[in-house]
Amino acid sequence: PRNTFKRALQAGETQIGVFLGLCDPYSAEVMAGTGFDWLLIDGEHAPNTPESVMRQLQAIAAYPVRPVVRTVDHDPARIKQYLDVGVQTLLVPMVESADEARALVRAMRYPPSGIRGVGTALARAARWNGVDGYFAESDAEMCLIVQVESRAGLAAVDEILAVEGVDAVFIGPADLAASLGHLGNPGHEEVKAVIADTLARIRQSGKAAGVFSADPAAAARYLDSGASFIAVGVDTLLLRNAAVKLAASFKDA
Ligand code: 3PY
Repeated sequence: PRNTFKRALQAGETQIGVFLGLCDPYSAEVMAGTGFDWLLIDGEHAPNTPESVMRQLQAIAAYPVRPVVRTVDHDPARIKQYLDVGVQTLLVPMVESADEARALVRAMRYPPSGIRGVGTALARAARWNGVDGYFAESDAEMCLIVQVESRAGLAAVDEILAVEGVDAVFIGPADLAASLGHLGNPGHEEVKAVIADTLARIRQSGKAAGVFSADPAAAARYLDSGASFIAVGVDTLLLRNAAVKLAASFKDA
């Protein structure tokens, strides 16, 4: 199957998304119908497994929304399990060098371009059933988004952008703030300025620039700076905030 998120990034189409941390197909399907362009199934800061990711992908498959899966680390074995259940777009945290980025590109591709293990997994057995040239097509549809979210990552951003197979760079404001000495304050002026500059630099390279911001004013600024894909909320917080507001509206009445 064609990876429409990869195509949208290549075309520079603005993609507004939300993070999913609830790890559940039922809530993922609810979010799939809300009008966002992409959903991040978070395997870094939420207790997802290859199985829970697979169930969420199945739940949202009928909706016109693009799934992205975030890994907890750079482990090729874990990446293989995600790809085998049909994940085509990965967001990988804390990438700090071109070597790390190249290793991730190789983890997502079959030999000779990479090291992905060959199996008769769901992705191959069902989604690509009967497709001649599965291996080449699968490789070509992979989309790798690496996260730059540290001083070291910032220093290496140009060499990371030059790696063939890196489709986009996504900035993680919370970790970046921590690395810059502003733990817990991604809205700090220094952090916001570094993010805006880095987004512009990524955009100039011809690759797609992405960022997370739950602050709508900052999100708008980041889109102006060159971000084309952005995540503007998290399901856990959306649920909590709406519930707190509703409860309070009766208690305060
Ligand atoms: C961060 O902010 O550090 C992220 O990884 C995205 O929320």
